[in-house]
Amino acid sequence: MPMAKIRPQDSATLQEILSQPLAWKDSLRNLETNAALESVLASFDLKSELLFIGCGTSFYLAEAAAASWTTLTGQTARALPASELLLFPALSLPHKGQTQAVIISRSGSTSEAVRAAIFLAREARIPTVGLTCSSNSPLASECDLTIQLTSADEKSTVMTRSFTSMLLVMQYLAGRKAGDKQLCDSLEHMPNNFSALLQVFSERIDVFLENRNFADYVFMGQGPFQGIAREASLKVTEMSCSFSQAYHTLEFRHGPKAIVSPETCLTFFISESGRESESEVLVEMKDLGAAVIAVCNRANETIRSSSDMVVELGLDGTEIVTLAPAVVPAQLLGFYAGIKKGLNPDSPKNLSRVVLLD
Ligand code: F1P
Repeated sequence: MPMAKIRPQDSATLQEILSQPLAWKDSLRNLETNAALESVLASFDLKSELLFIGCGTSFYLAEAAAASWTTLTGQTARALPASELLLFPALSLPHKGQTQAVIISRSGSTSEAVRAAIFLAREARIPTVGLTCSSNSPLASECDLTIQLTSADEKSTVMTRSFTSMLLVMQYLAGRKAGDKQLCDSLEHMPNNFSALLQVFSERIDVFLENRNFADYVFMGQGPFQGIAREASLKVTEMSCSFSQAYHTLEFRHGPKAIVSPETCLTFFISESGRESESEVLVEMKDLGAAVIAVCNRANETIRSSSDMVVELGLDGTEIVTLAPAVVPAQLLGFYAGIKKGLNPDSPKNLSRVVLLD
């Protein structure tokens, strides 16, 4: 095994991954005391279509936030990368009805995100809310309202706690908008429950990779877990420079399974509502010889007997509450895979913290 360029315990990225329960508590507490909270809640009109916009990790966050918003409020919500809106505005905004937009950007400076905010506000005349982890950002200057989660920001390039904290805040807003007190309580209680598991997950995933060399990775999820699968895939690519893909779970049978081998690591995000069908795919791929990781809230005998590792969250509340915690094992997988390859996830190859265009 090549010498790692950094000891895990010295890594800012690992510390940020392990700090997530605290970041989640701080973010939800800061939201509750945020003077803009009531104005932001009032600005959302459940009769409009809600468009979530972002780039990279923030686009996958937009996907998970849109799925959460529709599930919790019944309002139509969808996600787009900022580039789609900028290059194909007519295709991106086909509705003649009322539309509102949430533009997500950790830095608040990503050129495409800021340009999308300007286009929506000045040309499309669509009300905008900015969601960022930075203060006094260009994004905030262009949006009607902005939610700032500075305590969730990272020093690292790779987004981890900023992704999960901004997702939790959007889910909490959806819960408040829907008057779902039970959901909001579950989100507030989840960080303490998850905190007890995080260190164990970290150690187990480190050991899991010790005597395994994966050539490639696949992450699978349906419904609200599809955005989580895509973010998980990006984490492994960013931190370990590995080839990684994401699919809707049942789609994997329709051709992509051709790549399955013992050097392929398949991670299944098992949902409550799709568990039976998703588990059938898991069993089939294990029989084809893949290495299988199952991330689920509660496992059953089928999942346990056909997985090389089961990450069981065991959280209370509805399925939506498990979305943010579910991505953490994949963050850890990407981190330790990078360390094992002698890379430094704190300085990911080819990446910058913000993509600024001329
Ligand atoms: C978006 C982003 C990140 C990526 C890298 C470059 O940043 O694409 O997803 O990991 O850091 O920037 P932001 O718009 O959320 O600041």
